[in-house]
This record gives sequence, structure tokens and C-alpha cells, in this order.
Amino acid sequence: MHSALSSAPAMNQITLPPPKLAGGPYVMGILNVTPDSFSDGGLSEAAAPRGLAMLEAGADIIDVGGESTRPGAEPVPEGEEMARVIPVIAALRAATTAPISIDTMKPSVAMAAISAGASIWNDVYALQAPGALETAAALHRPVVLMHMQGEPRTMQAEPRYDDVVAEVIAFLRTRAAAAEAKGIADIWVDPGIGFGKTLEHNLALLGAVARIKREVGRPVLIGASRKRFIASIDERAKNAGKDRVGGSVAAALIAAQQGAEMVRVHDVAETVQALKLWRATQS
Ligand code: PT1
Repeated sequence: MHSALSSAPAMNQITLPPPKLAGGPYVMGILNVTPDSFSDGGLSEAAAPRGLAMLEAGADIIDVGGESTRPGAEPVPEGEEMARVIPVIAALRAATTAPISIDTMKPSVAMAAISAGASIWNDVYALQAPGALETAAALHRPVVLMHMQGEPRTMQAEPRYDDVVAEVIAFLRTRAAAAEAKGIADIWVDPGIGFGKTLEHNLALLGAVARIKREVGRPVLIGASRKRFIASIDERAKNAGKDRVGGSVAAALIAAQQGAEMVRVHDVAETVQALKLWRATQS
């Protein structure tokens, strides 16, 4: 059966339950359903249990994605993306009432995912695809609008900005206004760490979370987990996996301390522990 969230009439805008960590941020656990994330080929069978384990470890939301958007990644055809994510969302929805987000640029995939029980559309293309704004408005679900310069395949070739923080803020304000004009009620924004940005750009944005939040006026999500910029800071972190956990946890904490309302992470238990420690020092 569907949860209280997803069984609400489609007309109603859903509201997220409060974050598990009092005062936040929400912790979004990353559930990639792409062949490079699994060595055994048991793609959808293995994925849902990994999502449930992240909830056990303290995640608030599971972010399901079937198309890699890391630098150099090739686009995935719609049918393939659907076949990856829909069974996983259905399996998660059957096992938990926790909110599920769908990480996709494609309106058709977002629509099918919401029908299968997802609650949030996480769009790294910020609803710029043809029909995306209209689809999101019809879905009546929260959306995440992210900034990206270029497209994943080529975005790291030569990122250029005159003033990265100001330009990202202007973009997010424009996209949030476009979404609001279509009647979309719950709008999150994300500066897109690693999406067409040099190390300096990423560091400037991570240091400007409070300003982004203030000047865009929307809740902010930060996804820095295990990204390459951490390896540019620490040359011992060449491997994208566990080598980068320390920097990832630090980035989540840096974002949270500036008021980020959500962090998107691989290492849920480690991140939650760090956030708990920080919260325990307050009040
Ligand atoms: C993100 C994000 C995302 N990141 C949101 N969704 C990815 N809202 C997928 C690297 O530099 O930050 N926010 N969905 C993953 N994309 C990348 C990009 C992964 C860059 C790795 C890198 O290593």
C-alpha cells in the first residue's frame, strides 16, 4: 500500500515529515541504480535493501537515480532509465513510508516515478527540459532545482564564470520564479557542486551557502558527497569511494552550519554522527 505521503490525493501538495535530527538538516541518502554502481548485475534486486539500510542509518529521504550525471557520463535512454528506477521505487514504497525522491532530468521518468510512490522530483536540469515545468506543476510534489553549466558529458571541459556565486544565485532565482509562476508550491534549490565548476568555483559555492539561502529565499540542498573536488584538496583521495568520506562529511557539516536544509550523501551513518555532534554543541 502507499504511504500517507503518496496516498494523499494528487491535488494536495505533500509536506515532508520533520527531519530526524531536530533542527535539521534533512539527510538524503544516495541510491544510484546504474550499472557502474553494482558489480554483480543484480541491479534492482540489490538496490532497495541498500535504500532501507540508509534509512536505518538515519537518512530521511532516499534519492533514486538511474542516469549518472557525474563528469563525462553519457545520457541514458528513457526506457533504460525507467527500467532501472521504477522497480526500485516500487520496492522501497512497499517497504517504507519514508519519502523517496527521483533524480532525473526527464519529465516522463519523473511522472512514472511519482506514480510508483516517489514524493519529490530532484532535477539537476532545473525543469528546463521541454514540458518539465508543466509536468512538475501537474505532479503537485516538491521539486529540487539545481544549477549546472553545460551537460554532464562535457561540463568539466572549461567551466567559466565572471562571478560564480552571483551567477548561480541569479540562475536559481530565475528557475524558482519560473516554477512558482506555474503554481509549483514547494521549491528547493541547489548550487550543483561539481556540475561545470572548477575547484575554486566549488569552494566559493560551498562557502556561500548562507548567502545563497538568503538571496534565493528557498530551502537549500547541498550535494558534495565523494565528489572530485575533494581529491583536488587531498591528493590521497583519488578513489571516488571511501577515500573521500572525511571530506564529504566535512562538506555536509559546512553546509549545515550555514543553514542548508538538506544534504545529499552516500555515507549516511558517518554524516548523521557528525551532524548530531554539531547539534549537541548548540543551545
Ligand atoms: C547534486 C547531485 C544530484 N549530484 C542534486 N542532485 C549528483 N540535487 C546527482 C564529481 O565532481 O549535487 N545535487 N544528483 C551526482 N553528480 C556528480 C557531479 C557526481 C560531480 C560526481 C561529481 O566527482
